[in-house]
Amino acid sequence: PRTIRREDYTPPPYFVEHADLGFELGDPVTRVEARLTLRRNPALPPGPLVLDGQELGLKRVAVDGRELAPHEYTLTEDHLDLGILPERCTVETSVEIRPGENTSLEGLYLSSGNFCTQCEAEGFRKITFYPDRPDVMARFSTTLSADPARYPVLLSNGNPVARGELPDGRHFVTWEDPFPKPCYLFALVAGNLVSLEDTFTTAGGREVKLEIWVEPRNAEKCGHAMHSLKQAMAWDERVFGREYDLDIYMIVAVDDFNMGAMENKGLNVFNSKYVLAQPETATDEDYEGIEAVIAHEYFHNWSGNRVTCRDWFQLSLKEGFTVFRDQQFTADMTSRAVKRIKDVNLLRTFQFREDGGPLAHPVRPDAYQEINNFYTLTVYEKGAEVVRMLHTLLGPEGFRRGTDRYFERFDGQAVTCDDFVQALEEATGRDLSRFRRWYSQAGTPVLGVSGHHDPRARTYTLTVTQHTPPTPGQPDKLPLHIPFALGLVGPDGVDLPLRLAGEAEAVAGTRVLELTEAEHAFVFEAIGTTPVPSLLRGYSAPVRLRYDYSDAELAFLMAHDTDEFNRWDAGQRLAERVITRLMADYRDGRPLRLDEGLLAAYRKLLEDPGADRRLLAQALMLPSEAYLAEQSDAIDPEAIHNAREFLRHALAQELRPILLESYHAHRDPDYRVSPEAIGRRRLKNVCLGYLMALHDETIQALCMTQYREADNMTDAMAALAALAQVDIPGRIEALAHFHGRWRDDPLVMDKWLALQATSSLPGTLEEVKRLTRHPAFNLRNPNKVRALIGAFASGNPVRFHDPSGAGYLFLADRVLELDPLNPQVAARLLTPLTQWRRYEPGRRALMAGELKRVLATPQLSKDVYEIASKALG
Ligand code: HT7
Ligand code: ZN
Repeated sequence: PRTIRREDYTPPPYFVEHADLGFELGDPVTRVEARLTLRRNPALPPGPLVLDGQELGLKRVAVDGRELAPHEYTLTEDHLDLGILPERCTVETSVEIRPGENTSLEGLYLSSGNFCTQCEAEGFRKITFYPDRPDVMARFSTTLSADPARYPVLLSNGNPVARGELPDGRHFVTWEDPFPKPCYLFALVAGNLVSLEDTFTTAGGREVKLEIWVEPRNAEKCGHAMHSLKQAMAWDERVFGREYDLDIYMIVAVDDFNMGAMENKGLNVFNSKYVLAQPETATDEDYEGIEAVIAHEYFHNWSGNRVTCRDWFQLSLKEGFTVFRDQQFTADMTSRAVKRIKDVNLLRTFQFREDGGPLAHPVRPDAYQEINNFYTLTVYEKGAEVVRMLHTLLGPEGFRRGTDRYFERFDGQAVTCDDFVQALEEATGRDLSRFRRWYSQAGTPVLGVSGHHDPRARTYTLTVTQHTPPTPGQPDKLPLHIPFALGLVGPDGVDLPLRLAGEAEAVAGTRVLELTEAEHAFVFEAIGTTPVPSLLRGYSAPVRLRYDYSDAELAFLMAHDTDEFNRWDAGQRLAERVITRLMADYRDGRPLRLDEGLLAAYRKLLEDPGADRRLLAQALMLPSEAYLAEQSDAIDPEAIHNAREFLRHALAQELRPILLESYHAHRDPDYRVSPEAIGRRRLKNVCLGYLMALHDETIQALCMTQYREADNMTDAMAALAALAQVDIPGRIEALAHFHGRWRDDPLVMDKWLALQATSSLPGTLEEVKRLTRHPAFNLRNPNKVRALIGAFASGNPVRFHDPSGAGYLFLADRVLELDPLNPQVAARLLTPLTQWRRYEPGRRALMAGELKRVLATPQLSKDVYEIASKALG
C-alpha cells in the first residue's frame, strides 16, 4: 500500500463552492446525483480535476451540461480523472451504489434496515465522486427521496427547506446547510424513526430545535442524552463563549457503528450505546459515557466543524482539543479528581503502551497508509494532554483569550495544529516554539527527579532531568517544554510556602515550574524541615515520573497530600510496589505475604472515608492488570494476575468486617442519580468486589441477593460481574436469568457477552468460542465484536495470554474472518498482538507467529496490513 506523507501536502487544485446532491434511496440500489460547482485554485498552475470514488457504478458524467464520452475521462478503482477543466465549471455525475452490501460501515449503509452514513475520514468517496479531503469546504444542499412507507423520516445536514411527494409515490425532503464544510461532515439518515424533541435558547436569544431520533422500540431511552446535550450547550457558552449556529440540532442513534459517534454538521450519528439509557438497562458508567460523548460531538461544532483540519495529519487539532473540552466539561459535571484519575489511568495504561511500541507516532503523525488506523489514543488522549498543558502554561484566562482568537481568526477555514499554537501565542505573547515539539515528537518522556534538603542552608534543591526514549523513525529526541506542578509537604501534612532563589515572595501551595532543558536544578529557600515532595500534581504533563520515594513517604502522601490526584497516585504507587514484590515471590516460589503498610493505609481509607465516596472507591481499587503489565519489562500475565489476586484476597480477609460494614452502610433503599448516590453505589460495589474475592458462601449469597433484588443496572452488573468470576452454580443461574430477561436488548446483551469474556475462570476461551455461535453475537456488528472478542483480548490478560497460544490463534482467526467485512474494526482488534515484544520469550514467539500468519494472508485490507507489518517491522 501507498504511504501518505505530511510533508507532501499540496493545496487542492479545485475548490467546490456548492455541492448539490440528490439521493434516490433504495435497497438494493441507491442512485446518487451530484452537481458540483467548481473553481480552479488560482494559486496553482492549471491541473486536472481528479475526483475520489470507490465502489461506485458510474452512469453518467457531464461538464457544464455536456455529457462526456468514456474516452474523455479516466476511471480507475479509486479515481475519476476529468483532465484540466475551465476556471469555473459544473461537474455532474450519476452513480449507483448498494448500501445493503456495505459491511464496512463507511459511506452509506443500512443499520436495522435504516439508511445512515459515516464519512469521516474517507467514506464520502464511497457515496459519490468528490475531492474527498478536508480542505475542500463547500456549501451542501441535499435532496433525499424514498418510499414513504419504509423510510418516513429523511434527514441531512442543515435546515429543511422543502418537502413533498413525487409523481411516482416517493416522498422527498431537501436540506440546506449554510455553513461550508468538508465532505467528511456530510450525513444522511432515512428510515422508520421516532424523535424526542426539545429546545434550547442560546445566550444570543435564538431558539434551537433539538431532536434525538431512535428506533421506535427505544423511544423511552433518550431523556438522559437530551439532558446532556442541553448541559453541553450551556457549558460551551459559559466556558468557551461558543454558541450553536443552526436552527436545528439532530442526533440519531444506530446499532451498527464503527466508533462512538460522529459530529456531522447539525446531524450527529451515534452508536446507540452513547444515547440510550434507562436505570434498568444502563449503569452509572454508561450514563457518564453518554454525557461525555454527547458533549464531545456537540463541542466539535466549533472545534472541528467551524474550524476544521487542513489534512488528516492535523487530526489532533480537532480531536485532542475536543477531548480536552469534554474532559473539562465532565470534571465540572461530576468530580474533577475522579475524572482526572480515570483519564490518567487510560493514558498511562494504554496510550503509554502505544507510545512505547512499534506503532508509536507523534500527536501529529508524519505518515500513514490508512488514516482510519490513526484514530488513536495518541491523537485523542495525548493530544488532549498537550492542550491541557497549554491551558496550564497560559492559565485559564490566557488560554481562553487564545481560543477566542483561534475561533475568530480561522472560522470557516481548514487549518493546522501549528495555527492553533500560533493563535495562543499571539493572544498571550508567550513563546511556544519549544512546546511545539509535543506535536512532532513521539514517545513518553521520562522525568528523573531527586531532592536534597540542606538543613543548615535551609534550602531544598530539586533536580529534574528529562529524556524521551527512541521511537520508530525517531532515534533522537529534543527536550520538551513541560509544566511541572509541585508542592513540598511539611511533616504536619501542610504545604510549605515556596520561594525560589532570587524571588521576593513565597507562594503557598502548588506551583508550576517550567522545564525546557534536559536538566534543571530548582533551589527553594527557607525550607527548615525536610519535606516530602508532591510532584507532577494533577498529573500536569503526560510523562513517566521517576522519584525514589520510600514506602513510608508514599503512605504519608496517600494520607496527607492536599492534591487529590497525587493522594490517589501515591496509593497506586504503593500498591504497585507491593504487587511487584509479590510477583517476584510468586515466580521464585516463595510464600506470599500481605504487606502491613499497605493494609494499614487501606484500613485508614475505609475508617476515614472523607466526603467524596467516588474518590474513596477509586482509591481502594488496585492498579489494573493492564497497568501493571505496562510497568513490566518481560510481561508475565500469570504472575501479575496471581500476585494481584492474592493481594485482593488478603486485603479482603483482613478488612472483612469493615468492608462488610461499609457495604451495608452504602446500600440505599431507593435508586437515585445524584453524584452522591452514584458515589455511594460505587463504593458499595467496590466493597462487594473485594468481599467476593474471599470465595465465601455467605458473601456469595449476599451477592446473589443483590443481583436478584437490584432495581438498576449498576447494582445488577456489579453483582453479576463478581459472580462471573467464580465457579459456583449461582454463576450459571444468574447469567441464564440475565440472558432470559434481556435477550431482546442488544446493548444489555453486549454487557452479558463482555462479562463472560472477561472471566478469569480457566474455561473462558472455550466459552468465548461457544458465544461466537450464540444468537446474541454477530460478527458484522462492531459492538458485538468489541463486547466479546475485544473484551477477551484486551480485558482478560490471564486467559488471552494463555501460555499455549490458543488465545492468540483465536484472535488472529477472528481478525482474518472480519477483515473482508469490516477492515477498520478488524485492524483495531489486532492491536493486542502488536505488543508481542513486551512479553516473556514464550508468549513473544507465539504472538509474533500469529502476526506473521495474518500478514501472509492474501488480499489483506490495507488497514490490517499496516498494523501487522508495522508491528513486526
Ligand atoms: N470524529 C469522529 C471520528 C469517527 C470515525 C473515524 C473513522 C471511522 C469511523 C468514525 N466514526 C467516528 C468521532 C469523534 O472523535 O468525535
Ligand atoms: Zn472527536
